[in-house]
Amino acid sequence: MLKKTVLAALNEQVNAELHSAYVYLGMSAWCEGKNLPGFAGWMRKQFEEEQAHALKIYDYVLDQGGEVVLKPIAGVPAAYKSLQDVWERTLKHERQVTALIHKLYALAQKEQDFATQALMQWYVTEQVEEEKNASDILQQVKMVGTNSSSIFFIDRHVGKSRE
Ligand code: OFO
Repeated sequence: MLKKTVLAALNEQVNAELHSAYVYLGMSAWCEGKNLPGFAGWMRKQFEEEQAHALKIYDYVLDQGGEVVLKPIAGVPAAYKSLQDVWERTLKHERQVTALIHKLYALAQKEQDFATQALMQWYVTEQVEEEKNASDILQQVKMVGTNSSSIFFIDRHVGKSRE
């Protein structure tokens, strides 16, 4: 059985993961509008992945006999200054999510909730990959700058990396 504090934090994390999905969907729409189908596709795949992250916790809460409480999902920007802005925000966002995961893990440790710690271990590892992906693509985007033929190339490359 989940302690109240852990249950509340898990429900918050379901919301945070769904918000992440929303963040990526908004970015996908912006990229599509800028004729960047590769980046749009990457973001859309990430939208799906974030929903899977939310559902993994959702299923865990139900398996533990807890109550799932779905709160409103915060809105996301519709416009960005540039492709670099998109990826800077992505990296910042993933770092914030990592901080939330670490906080949840620490809470589970404090409450001696070993099952939630085991679940959160998966997210700790996943966040290393999430930050690395965002950071790698941000570096590439910075490298090409505003050169349109390079942006065309990197768009196709990023899109293919996730087909
Ligand atoms: Fe759920 O990993 Fe990104 O936010």
